[in-house]
Amino acid sequence: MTAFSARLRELVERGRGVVALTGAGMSAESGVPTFRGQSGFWEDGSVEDLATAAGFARDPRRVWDWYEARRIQISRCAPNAGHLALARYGEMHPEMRLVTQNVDGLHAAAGSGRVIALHGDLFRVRCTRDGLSREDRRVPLPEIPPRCGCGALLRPDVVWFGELLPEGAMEEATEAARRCELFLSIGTSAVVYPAAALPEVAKRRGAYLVEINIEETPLSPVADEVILAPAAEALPDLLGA
Ligand code: BJW
Repeated sequence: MTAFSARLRELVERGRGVVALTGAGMSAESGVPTFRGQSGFWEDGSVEDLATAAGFARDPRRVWDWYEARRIQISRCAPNAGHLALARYGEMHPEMRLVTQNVDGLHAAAGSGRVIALHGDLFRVRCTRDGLSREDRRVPLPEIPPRCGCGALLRPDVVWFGELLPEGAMEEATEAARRCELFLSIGTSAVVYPAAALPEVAKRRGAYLVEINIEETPLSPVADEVILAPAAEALPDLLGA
């Protein structure tokens, strides 16, 4: 059983203005690899090739091979106890705002209704000609790299480095961070901006800032409470859900 302060328990029970920001560590126990760190996707330094528009322009097939492998892997993963606890807590406290950097869809699969997705969706594709996106959950895709009906290349509908976040998503998340009483930063290395600015915004506005992670991050020194535990273990204990 994870230990929490009385202040944190009180804020969770009250449930007014809670924001949860999740990152790749949230889905680690579902079997989804993280990006950074040991056995992360980018331990080989391939980020520039795989998660930038320039990398895609250079070699769309290589980028799509990587995304296709992730789509296949994630389509076999299920939400873990942490996703489920957040979904149940959100049902009990509809004011809660769930903001995710993850593109795996596991919060929605757990039953979380309104998720602010900052970095897109792995199971959507976008036409590189007209920019229109649509859901495509087919696994495997019939051709790699996939093409739109108009003949242009399709790309994953995710946010790569140097790209803007989906319209309105960051504004909505920032507004929620400004107004919240309790901000939970869960399973994120807290180094990718602008998402990494959200806990800072909440803290500046007086929110109680809590980090849940298996190791310390650059956010740890400014957090009011750091819970060093896996999200799938800490969240059911904390949220009582
Ligand atoms: C566990 C666990 C368990 C493990 N339980 N925990 C300001 C300052 C500096 C730089 C910038 C800035 N503003 C913008 C930038 C540039 C850039 C950036 O931030 N770079 C930094 C890395 C230096 N940001 C951008 O480019 C963003 N766009 C932007 O700002 O647009 C405006 C603009 C445009 C043009 C010019 C200038 C500005 C876009 C960022 C897009 C990020 N995209 C990715 C890929 C998404 C698609 C895909 O999935 O393929 O998003 S990168 C990758 O990182 C992915 C993630 O969502 C994101 C964050 O990673 P996350 O979730 O934190 O995962 P990890 O792996 O890093 O960490 C996992 C954590 O879990 C670890 O801490 C573990 O310990 C922990 N953990 N098991 C709990 N069981």
